[in-house]
Amino acid sequence: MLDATHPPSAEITSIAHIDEAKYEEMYAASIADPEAFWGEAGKRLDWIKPYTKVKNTSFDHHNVDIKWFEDGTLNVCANCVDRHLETRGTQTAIIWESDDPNIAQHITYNELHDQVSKFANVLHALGVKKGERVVLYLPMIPAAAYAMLACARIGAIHSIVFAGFSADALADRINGSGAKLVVTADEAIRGGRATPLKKNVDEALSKCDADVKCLMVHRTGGDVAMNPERDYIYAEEVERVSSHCAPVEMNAEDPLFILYTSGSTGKPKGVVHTSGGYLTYAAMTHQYVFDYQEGDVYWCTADVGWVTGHSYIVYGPLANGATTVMFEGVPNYPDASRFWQVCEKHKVNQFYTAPTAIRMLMGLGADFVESADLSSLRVLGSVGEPINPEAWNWYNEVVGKGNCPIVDTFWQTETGGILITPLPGATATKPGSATRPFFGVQPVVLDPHSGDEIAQTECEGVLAMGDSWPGQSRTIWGDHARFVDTYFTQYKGYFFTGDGCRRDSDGYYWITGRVDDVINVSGHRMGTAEVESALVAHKAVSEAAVVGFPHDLKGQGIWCYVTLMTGEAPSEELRAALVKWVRHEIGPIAKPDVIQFAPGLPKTRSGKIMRRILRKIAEDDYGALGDTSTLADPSVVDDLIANRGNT
Ligand code: 6R9
Repeated sequence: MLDATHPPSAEITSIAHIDEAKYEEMYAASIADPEAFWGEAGKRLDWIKPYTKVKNTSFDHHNVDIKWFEDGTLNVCANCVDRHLETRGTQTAIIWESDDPNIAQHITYNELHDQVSKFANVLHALGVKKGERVVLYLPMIPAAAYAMLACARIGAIHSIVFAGFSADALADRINGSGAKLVVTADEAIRGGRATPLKKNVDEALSKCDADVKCLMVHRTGGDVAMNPERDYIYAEEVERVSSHCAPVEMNAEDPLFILYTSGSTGKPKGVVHTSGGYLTYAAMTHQYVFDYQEGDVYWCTADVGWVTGHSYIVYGPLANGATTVMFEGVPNYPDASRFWQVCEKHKVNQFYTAPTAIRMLMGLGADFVESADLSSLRVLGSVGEPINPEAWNWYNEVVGKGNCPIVDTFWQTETGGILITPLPGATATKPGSATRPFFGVQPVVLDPHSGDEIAQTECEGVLAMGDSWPGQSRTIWGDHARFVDTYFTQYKGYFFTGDGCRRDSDGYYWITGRVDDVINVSGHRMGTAEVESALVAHKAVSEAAVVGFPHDLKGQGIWCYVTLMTGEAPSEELRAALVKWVRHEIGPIAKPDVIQFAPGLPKTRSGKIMRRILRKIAEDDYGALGDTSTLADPSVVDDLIANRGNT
């Protein structure tokens, strides 16, 4: 049965922090009196000056203003590192598993403190000051965590750019954040293949202000060009600094990081997270959602370039004094047993990955999983996109042997931490449902047309949040109006997630996917407008429309309808050139799956492209095209259908 309910086992309930009754009690308390609930929860952090105010938030679109613990001061790095030294200085903080299966490194909290302090001093020596932005463009190596924590230590704001992004995407983010320093590595190495990060930085910096510096750490030792006016080598700079660096006192509402993410327009948004509320929320969700217990080894396979890596590789686990695994490689290198070999090798207790990886590994068969001893596993997590019940069941049976609760965690870059999720000892799971809200989270289902909140339990609509939680993003960097406009204007008084959802008769939430022009490719968010603007920047292209379509492995694939300039003719060479072009403009994750040459695009008389129709054609669902009578030229649809096969 695909949709059977899986209650928590007696075994897990006996170990777990909380059971169902306790969840109900704590959830009810968190909603009845958020001040009291979060006032208590905030005490899990060490404050320099304790807060006296807890919650001060408004979702009113005239005045969106979100503050938590606003008069408290703290240092995030001190909370993730220094405060653990006395009790767990010699405990492993980070297990780094290299791309090469023969290399791993255990970094204790003492070592982490030493490395982060030195890194912070190097940043300082390069002139980085409190409140300034630092762009990190790094592989999944310990230096990525050091650099993040070093920024937090001196009050600088990091903005990580995923190392799979192109030089152009990097330049946009450097310029957008106004950073004066980029930290990178010579090369990244994944699946045995090198990516020239420093070279990409060089290309990006040619499009940035002349005073932007580059700090490079060594990863491969590969040959790179150095510009003595601008480039610094970490190994040299660190020789000049001491290993003592006092953490700077920060206000709870001082920004901790900016993370650019795709929206429904072409320009990525710099989502801003602040310090006290974010860390409280990341730490608390990490503890309860994964049922993290003292001594556990926890592994999230994400990249620090995504929000999942921020909250659930670095900040949440380290604030909890956990042992967190950081993995440089890919699931299928040297072969498809890699994840499971790493679980066995490091005796991983909690494993957190994305449905796209599960589907890919499922397709390769159970033998790879069965080659490893997975008896240490206790909780399995999923994030990034809806998980289909087949993949859920495979994860449960083949990986978890039916003994590990699956936590399907729904959240977003903007939410800072997990919003809707089962808790291991407390929630009966249903394959494909993210189940119930975390403490303090108030999901509401809105009628997409009227915007009214739907009162009955069983319903379908768009997902919004009725009130704030401490991990919520506070603004978009440099553009508060866009923040208000994107999340608080269409449905007044709510935070709008951009996702559709269904609520079943048990009050469980089933996320059905984005309702805006954001697609989800292998768990990575991609604005269709970004791909379109890359395409139209090519000299042969006059117009482009991009939609998502169902893809067995990636969840959604990228389908591009392209109209060529007069004089240009469709050809296989041009098709390949356009695919390469988009890859180069944005990065490999934006690689189009299908390019369909289209003499015309379906438009309304006012010139709006009707994406609904393009989506249906890409989905091979012509019967459901709906009303095409408002099209300026309905015949273009016939052409698109006739030529769909030639792609
Ligand atoms: C954490 C992260 C956010 C979008 C979100 C939704 C989708 C994430 C999901 C899920 C169904 C889940 N999403 N988790 N959909 N079930 N458990 O992924 O952040 O990269 O910002 O993406 O991902 O569509 O709106 P982000």
